[in-house]
Amino acid sequence: MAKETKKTPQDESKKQDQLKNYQKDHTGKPLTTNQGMKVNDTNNSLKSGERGSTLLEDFLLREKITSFDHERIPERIVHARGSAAHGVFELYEAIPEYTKAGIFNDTSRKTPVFVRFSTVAGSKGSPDLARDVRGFATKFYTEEGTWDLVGNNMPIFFIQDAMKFPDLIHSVKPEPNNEIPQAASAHDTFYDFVSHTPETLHNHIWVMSDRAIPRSLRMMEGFGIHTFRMINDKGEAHFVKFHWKPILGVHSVTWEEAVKINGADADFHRRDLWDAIEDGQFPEWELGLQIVPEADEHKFDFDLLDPTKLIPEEMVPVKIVGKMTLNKNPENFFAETEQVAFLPGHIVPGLDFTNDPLLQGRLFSYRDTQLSRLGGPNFDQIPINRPVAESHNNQRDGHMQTNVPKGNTAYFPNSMSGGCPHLSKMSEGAFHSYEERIDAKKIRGRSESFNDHFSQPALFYRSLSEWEQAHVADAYTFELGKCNQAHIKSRMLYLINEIDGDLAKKVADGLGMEVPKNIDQPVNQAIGADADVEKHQPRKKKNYLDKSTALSQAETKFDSISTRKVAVLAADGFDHNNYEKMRKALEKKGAKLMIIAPHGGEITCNENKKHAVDAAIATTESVLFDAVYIPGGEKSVKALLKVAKFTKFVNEAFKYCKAVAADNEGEELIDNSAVADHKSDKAVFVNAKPDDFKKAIAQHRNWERMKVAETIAV
Ligand code: HDD
Repeated sequence: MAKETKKTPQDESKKQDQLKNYQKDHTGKPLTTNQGMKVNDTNNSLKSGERGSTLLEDFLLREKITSFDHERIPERIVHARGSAAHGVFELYEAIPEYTKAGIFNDTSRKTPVFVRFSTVAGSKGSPDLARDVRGFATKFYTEEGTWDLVGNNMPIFFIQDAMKFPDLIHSVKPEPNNEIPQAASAHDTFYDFVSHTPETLHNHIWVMSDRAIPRSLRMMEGFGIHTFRMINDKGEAHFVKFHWKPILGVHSVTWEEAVKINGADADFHRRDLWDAIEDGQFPEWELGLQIVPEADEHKFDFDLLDPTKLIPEEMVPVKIVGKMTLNKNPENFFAETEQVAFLPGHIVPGLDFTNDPLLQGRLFSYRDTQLSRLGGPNFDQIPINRPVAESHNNQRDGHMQTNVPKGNTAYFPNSMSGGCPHLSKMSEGAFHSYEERIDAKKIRGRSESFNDHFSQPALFYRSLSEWEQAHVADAYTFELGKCNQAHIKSRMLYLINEIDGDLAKKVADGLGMEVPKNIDQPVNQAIGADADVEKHQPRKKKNYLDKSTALSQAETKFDSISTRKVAVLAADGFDHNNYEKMRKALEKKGAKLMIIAPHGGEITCNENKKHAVDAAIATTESVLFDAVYIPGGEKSVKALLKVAKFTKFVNEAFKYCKAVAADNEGEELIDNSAVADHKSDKAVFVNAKPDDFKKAIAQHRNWERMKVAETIAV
């Protein structure tokens, strides 16, 4: 029996009410054809005799198989792999001085949202922990129409002009002759492109950082990337950049873990998001704005229209204006997560675009792609895509029209329908494009103000902590180590050297190569054949800010263990007292303890109570947890020592710098592991207070352990 549907607070939104009209509940219902005719056999086709051939007449067979044959639609050309959830956006304070958009003026509103997170390069079935940018697309169902903020978890993009997007994507996707590698940038064609397109270097160094391998979708930032406009009711404009700041802070796994997680649980991020919402631990982000007066457009060392540049928060602080909470999983993956269509062109009065050439191209691409992906122009009638604001216009017909428009007019102006649907004045809430003054020659080219490709990658690298920098060097070494073409690696080393000499040296050492002193200049092939190549050479890096703390994960929040997963290694006879003390202390703060035992089912503690096993050791891996705890109990620990994977479990937790704790006899497992020589480590605890363990888990990792960890084989 399906669960009884109760109306919970997260079901109460205009969007949820609307979606309910389209939901189908099969509970207690007879199986029918699409036409509603009852069926008495869905297991056997119609045959000419018991052992005879199947008849063409079998309309039941044909309906069932035809539907099955067409279950798949083309996957997204980028961002194919994704997971989504419903939620709500609430405004903290009205900002009428910047925008007239209702969503930014009415603090009593709970605007329904649907958010889809994604990786970029891999196919729909690719593993979650690929080293990649993460998509962060938010659909706000506002009362004035739908607004889509289609961003990423990095504040900049690879290229400056939409014209280059197919080249970028073709270079990173599996190579066209053999369709290798899947969901990976570590191959020649990508680096061939990057090494010839220095504008990619800023986004690329972010991809080499830990930002590209998040611990959870709930622990990453989001960015609208482009500079947009906000328009107030006087028609005045401000530039704005959008930021999502996760309440849980920004945390990542290490590359080695990512590789293992992909094998142990390819759905790691998808499952984590789903489970958190099912457990009522709703993911939250605050929305921040960087606002720049129009008058300050040219006051920066970079161009605000260049999507490969961020505005350091030290230069323009992020003003927090509201909070988004994801509180409901989709009812159906295909109907909602797969069929949702985000369009950067979906904006509402009070917001507008700028001339960022990447944004301008996106305004075309996203509507266009839905035509083949969702089959025609009526994709906005699919329930997940329907606005909650009423829509009326004279667009008609086409594949899968599901509305039944009444009347005999489908044109404007008309008198036969009383002029309806009628136009609205701006004072009645109509959209009006910002009247930007334009006086220019029509050219195919790029502004010289877009030519600085090294200053911001260098700022990013300088802003990272030592452990983050080490991860970046390792990532470049791994990625280039997977390339076969020496000239491509050499060009990359030359360009990395322009960002940071020390970084280039480390990567070159790892590759067993020299940093080249000269290569043919990094000719910017982003410009056309007739352009003045000299004029478009990338500039040497500038230093307009030494460090930006917001760029480093070492500066994020470390105050919560909420939703952290702690593996409890235990077998029959484990110490109930130890376990309960730890469980209560950690669960009170939102962590999830999971018992990992030699077998599934149940185990019995030293007080003869039965405890459900969350996973048998054979079915799980250390990399799927944030910390490890071993309670005492002589019999239990003896059993754990007999299975080598428990010792490996501890070794791996230690290697990946996680907190490890043991009580009483549990120490014997530590003594049997690589941790034995490191009991004084600040995140290793023997018979310590649960509170100390808790603080270490909140720290995410003890990165000071990295050098020691390198020596541990697992
Ligand atoms: Fe894009 C999907 C983000 C540049 C063309 N993009 C897509 C999605 C995200 C982004 C999050 C997935 C949406 C979903 O979950 O359905 N894309 C970005 C960002 C960009 C960007 C942050 C730069 C700032 N994209 C970009 C360019 C083009 C596209 C320059 C083409 C000229 N993107 C697409 C697309 C997709 C898409 C092919 C695939 C599926 C879809 O649109 O609906 O049209």
